[in-house]
Amino acid sequence: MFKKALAGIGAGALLFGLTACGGGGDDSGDGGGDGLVIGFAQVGAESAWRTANSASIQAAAEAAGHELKFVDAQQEQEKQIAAVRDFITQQVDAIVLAPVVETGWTDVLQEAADAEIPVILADRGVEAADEDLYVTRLGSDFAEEGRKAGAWAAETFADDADGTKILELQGTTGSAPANDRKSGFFEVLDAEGLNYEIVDSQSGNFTAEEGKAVMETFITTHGLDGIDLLYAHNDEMGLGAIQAIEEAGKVPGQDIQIIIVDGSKAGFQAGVDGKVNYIVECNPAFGDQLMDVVESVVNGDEVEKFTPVEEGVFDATQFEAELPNRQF
Ligand code: GYE
Repeated sequence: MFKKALAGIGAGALLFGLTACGGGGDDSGDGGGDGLVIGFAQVGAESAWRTANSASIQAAAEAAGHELKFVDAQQEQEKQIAAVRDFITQQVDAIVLAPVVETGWTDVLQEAADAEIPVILADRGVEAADEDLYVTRLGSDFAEEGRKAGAWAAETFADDADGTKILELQGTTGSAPANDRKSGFFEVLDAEGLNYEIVDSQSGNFTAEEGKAVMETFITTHGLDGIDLLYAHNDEMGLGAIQAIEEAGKVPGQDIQIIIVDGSKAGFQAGVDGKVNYIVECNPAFGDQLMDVVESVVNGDEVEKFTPVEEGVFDATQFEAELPNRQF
């Protein structure tokens, strides 16, 4: 087992540095060795992004010689809370949590803190009030992703004199990426002074199925004539919406321009096919980086409160060249 007794006086260590005799440690019955026992409460398997993220973290844990107790919470917060409680009972060395929504974590995070088990957030964040109850977050800057999407929209529609009509497919209600991709996007449209109207904005829960269903409702309610732009908070919802648009006899990417976030192979293929106009990348492959962070935290090293993952943007001139590089 990792030598927690060597814990320093870093930020994480202030909260969790006294865990030398607590936690999973050598009494966890996992056969010893240098590997850590890490509990990981994952959101679910709702998207290609998520599947790639799970695979990256599982492969990285294995390569680092750590035991990963993996729970797929099927996009349900109660299941994630139950998983975290289970990890506490099992006295794991560290808990990795990808919180499905931002609120409602105070009690269970406090329980982990009381048990002196460090919690590392992967991917999504929690509300600011709970900031002291986790050590660090590794993941994307979702507001920045939204701002990147907004910058492209503001530029593309700058000369749209009669106002840009926008449909928005939001991610899971209350999730950090849905909240921040929305706020970042409209922050830039407002800052750039774009004349726009949000014709409708609903959650498609980050899935293709729900994205398609919501788009069908949008089409029934508003039609598509005069709608300029669809902003989908992830690839799956965008791809589902494209189907609905085609079934309504319209041409996605032309009759209505489309922005998606993630950048999966399927998303880029839709770009190559002319059905998507702009892709904001969200990078799920941070497993190795996460293992480094977990080891540092358990070791008591000082870690940043937030480590952003590097990400780019792609327009129509770049889709074809980038498609072969996509990993998920
Ligand atoms: O964009 C989406 C997934 O939290 C960044 O969750 C993640 C998001 C990702 O369902 O496809």
